[in-house]
Amino acid sequence: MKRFFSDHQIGHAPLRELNNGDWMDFAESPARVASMLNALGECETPNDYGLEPVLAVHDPDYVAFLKTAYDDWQKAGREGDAIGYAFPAVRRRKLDLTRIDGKLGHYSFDAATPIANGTWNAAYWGAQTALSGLDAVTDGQSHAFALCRPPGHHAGKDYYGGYCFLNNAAIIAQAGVHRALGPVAVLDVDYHHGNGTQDIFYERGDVLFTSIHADPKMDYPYFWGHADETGEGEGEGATFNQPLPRGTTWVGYEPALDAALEKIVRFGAKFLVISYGADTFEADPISFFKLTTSDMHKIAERVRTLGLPTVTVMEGGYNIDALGSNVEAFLSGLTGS
Ligand code: Q9C
Ligand code: ZN
Repeated sequence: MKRFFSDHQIGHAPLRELNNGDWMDFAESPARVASMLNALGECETPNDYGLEPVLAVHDPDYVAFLKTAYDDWQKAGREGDAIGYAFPAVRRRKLDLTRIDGKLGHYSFDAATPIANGTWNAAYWGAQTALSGLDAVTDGQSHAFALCRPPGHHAGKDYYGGYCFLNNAAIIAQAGVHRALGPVAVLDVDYHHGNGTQDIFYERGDVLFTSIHADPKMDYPYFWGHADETGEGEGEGATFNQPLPRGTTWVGYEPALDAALEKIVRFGAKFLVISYGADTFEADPISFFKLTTSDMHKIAERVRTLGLPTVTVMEGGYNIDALGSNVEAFLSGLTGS
């Protein structure tokens, strides 16, 4: 399987994040990359497809904000990483705000996603990495892996959050539609609900979003991922959420996975994007499912039975020691090796 990664993605290195009322070391750290590269070996450098495929998903004003957010923060005399603190829960709408703190809140939904010096560059190359995976599959490969960092599935068309800035999975799902590879299905198996991806395609009938994740009653991102969110308008029925309780093992995960795969088959998907998070792992430091490394392999073996051209995009996974083996276990299950 072809794998893609760009060194630019290491440059996103926030120091700390707000967690449960206190500072903790930033969980989505560049050290995650070393663990994955160690297990995967050499990756191919992505091509540069420019901003056009990014702007097919994200609003231009949001992208412009991301590009300069860190500089604007510094120009305001601030030190360290940029973090917002006020969010528009009521009547969110486009506003041309002047102050960086207002902009940060306007374009995000949490205070746990710092913007650092290398953030925009890393996010840009993360998206290019995903697009290179798509290109490999368009060129006839059955599978490709995009080692995207920062991850993407929490980012919406004009907001960031959950360590995510550009929605890599949505960008290639949309590019897949554009290249007539569809109908497209996104299977999100990160521990957290992929609220950004869901939101981007919520009213679309041509992209199925199906996700298995921790019940948002208890876990981040709280406000989305509930089972009654099924899509709207043309998209009614094209969103399928399966929230599972903390402590879920393979016994509880397997039937949910089978239901998700059945939905993908019924939808008539011709191209699959997987948002893969290794944070379902039993020893993940910020998550609470109980899947093992061999369960990662089993998930992928099941997905393989779909026989669809597939791009796997990296999302979360914070147990750095086990991250590389979990990713390797997943990818080898996809190819049946
Ligand atoms: N106290 C991804 O896995 N922090 N994002 C939750 C709970 C946010 C995870 C804090 C977790 C975001 C891509
Ligand atoms: Zn996650």
